[in-house]
Amino acid sequence: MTLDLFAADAPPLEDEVLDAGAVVLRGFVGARETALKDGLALVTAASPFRHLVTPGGLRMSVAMTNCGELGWVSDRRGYRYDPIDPESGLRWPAMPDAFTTLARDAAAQAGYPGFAPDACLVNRYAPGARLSMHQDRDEKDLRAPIVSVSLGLPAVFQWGGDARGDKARRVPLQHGDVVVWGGPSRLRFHGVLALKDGEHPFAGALRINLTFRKVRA
Ligand code: MD3
Ligand code: FE
Repeated sequence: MTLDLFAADAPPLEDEVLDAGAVVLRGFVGARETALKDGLALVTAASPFRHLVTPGGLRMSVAMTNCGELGWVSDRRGYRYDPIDPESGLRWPAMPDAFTTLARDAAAQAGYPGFAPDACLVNRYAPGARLSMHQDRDEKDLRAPIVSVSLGLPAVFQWGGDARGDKARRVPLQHGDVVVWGGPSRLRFHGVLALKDGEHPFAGALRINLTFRKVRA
């Protein structure tokens, strides 16, 4: 017997608790993927993907853009959240409604009702691109969770501890998975291993990750 995960009568995928305050909602995107794709096209038309340069002068392998009131930028002056896209000189494009709603619904399902993100960082991985272990701690409101949406090619997420050197677990993330990180997990070190080659109907040979944040307290 084969198990058809897309059949109408397939059992729902179970939420997986990663750690205190962190949960993986497998396949949470579901039928919302079309609306996300449309939103992504609008955002990247206004603020195209670019490779940030770290304060140390290194070009990141992951390409990024943003939508919402604030965007994550980095240059020789450092890292910061900024309301202006430095490439266009204009505000970042608005967060599409389908983005805001998905983030709010996923956070609520994970036990964080009322999540209202003011920043959405969009990361684009081509084969070989990776994100080394880091913490996200430049947001003023650390009580709010972060919601992360994986689209396109699968990746292996690294889930570390409270110190950089702590041993990391590997968590495979597929198209449509949503992870919510809050509470005691909010400041954990994490990263993404180098993307493997592949092809996916949503994004071709790419992985796209949306991370929703509440930056302003
Ligand atoms: C856990 N992005 O943009 S999202 C990032 O897949 C980032 O592109 C990864 O890490 C990606 O900063 C992973 C997951 C994520 C984001 C923020 C977190 C996990 C987190 C903050 C605290 C703990
Ligand atoms: Fe991060």
